[in-house]
Amino acid sequence: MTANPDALTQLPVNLSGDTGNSNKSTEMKIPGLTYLSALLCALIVSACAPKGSAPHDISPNKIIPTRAQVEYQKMGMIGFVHFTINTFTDKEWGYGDESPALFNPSRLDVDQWVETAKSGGMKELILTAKHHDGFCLWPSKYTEHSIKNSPYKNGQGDLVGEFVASCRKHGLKVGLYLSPWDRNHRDYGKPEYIRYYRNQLRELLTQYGEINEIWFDGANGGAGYYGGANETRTIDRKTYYDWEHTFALVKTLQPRIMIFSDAGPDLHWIGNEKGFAEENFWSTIDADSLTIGGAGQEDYLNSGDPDGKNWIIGQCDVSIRPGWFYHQAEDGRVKSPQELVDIYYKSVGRNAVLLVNLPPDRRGLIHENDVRSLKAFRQILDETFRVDLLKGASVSAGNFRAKHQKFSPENVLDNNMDTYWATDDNVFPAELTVQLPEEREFDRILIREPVQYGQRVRKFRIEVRRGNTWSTLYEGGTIGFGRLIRVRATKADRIRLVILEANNTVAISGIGIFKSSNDEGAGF
Ligand code: FUL
Repeated sequence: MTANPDALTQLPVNLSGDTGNSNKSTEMKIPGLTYLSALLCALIVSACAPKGSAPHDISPNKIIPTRAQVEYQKMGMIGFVHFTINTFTDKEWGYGDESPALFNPSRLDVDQWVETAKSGGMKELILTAKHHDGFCLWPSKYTEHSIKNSPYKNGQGDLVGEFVASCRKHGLKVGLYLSPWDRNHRDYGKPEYIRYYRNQLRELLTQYGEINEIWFDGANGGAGYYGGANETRTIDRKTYYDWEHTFALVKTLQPRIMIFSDAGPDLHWIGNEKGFAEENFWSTIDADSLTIGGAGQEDYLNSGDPDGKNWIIGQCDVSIRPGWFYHQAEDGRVKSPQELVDIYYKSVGRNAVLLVNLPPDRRGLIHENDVRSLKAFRQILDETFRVDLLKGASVSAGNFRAKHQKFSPENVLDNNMDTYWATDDNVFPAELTVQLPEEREFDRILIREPVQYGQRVRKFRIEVRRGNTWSTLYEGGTIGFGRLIRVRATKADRIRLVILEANNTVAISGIGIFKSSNDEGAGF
């Protein structure tokens, strides 16, 4: 295993070798999907599990990720940029009647956003192209409520264009947020608005080259300006947006894009805005049971579902400040590096992806306090994961599949998701023992499953040996793409992973142990 924290999310996985388009390809279901399913399935990137033709190969689960989802999960941590007229009115949700003249950043520097995100370890950045107030950061031809009527660059600016260019220049992927709820638009609530919304999507997804993610927010508060009507408009969350056609349009315009919403199809909301997944988190869930913007499904989203029929990655969104938009009054309330580290363990460390919001201020810059905290957070992770203390260890297992080298226990040490230890079918408990060259002290453990075959482990235990005495150090449930475990500082010369329950044959692709940076604080 590597020392770099990026390695936690960026294993140099070679998915091209024995992997390929699988005939077990999973259909990513969208709620209410009907006749468009054929078109969508053709467009959705094919699943990535190996063909399983070689003798003794483990059989993939019925529900597996697409190749694109595996690649997405490897990013680990991505960023959000909430910036619009709210930044200048000190609001979180603009009413929709704000004058575009208010949008007037004095020193806007998109490169500073992207460089900050990159230095924090983010691999993708998502911009609020339009938030609930309806103000557009690009000169949409379908509305006057945009940057073209603001003082920014004398109305000649296009912040979406600048943002995309800067992300590309710095090697970051690009995501866009286009709020379905629009408190400015006169037609909101009527069928005409859906045409408007799709026209805007068309602009965003055709004018800026490849867009890697589109973020569909489920929020809808009802009241708004609505072209001067100043009233409350309610919509039927299940039917109004006709998501199946919107998703089909998105995938037609950008076949490789990842779609985020409360219900997937590629990525789903984690059910809170704190950045935490439940400790035992499944990447499988039933999309049919979910409604975009629906209430009462938060706990289900937070845990996933071991019996779920769709593979949808959990994405944990959280702001570095209390609010999503910049407010001067919150300059002293930026999350500390230690808080961010805690969030990292509870998201990336629980088989999900972390999305941290960095809101630019009225200058158009990410505030110094936010930059400082994010950099210190990254330093702590770098320090903690710099040295994998399993270096020089040897590994043995009570059983490995068909006694074939391909499934040998040593595979857990090579930092490659394509090589893994696997047992014969139905071997429980399955035990793997790591023997260290000498007694070593650690307090962080990383375990990975080769999720291209599906998520399997339901229950495991970690045991350690000191002197001649074995003891249980930790008992857990799920593992998934990556599980980071925090334990008290522990000295041991042997470590044993015991898989007690799984929904299929046991396969583990990675294990690592680390000693946390002193700057992490008491931690958890
Ligand atoms: C929520 C929105 O209402 C917030 O303003 C923010 O954009 C957050 C990411 O999603 O639903």
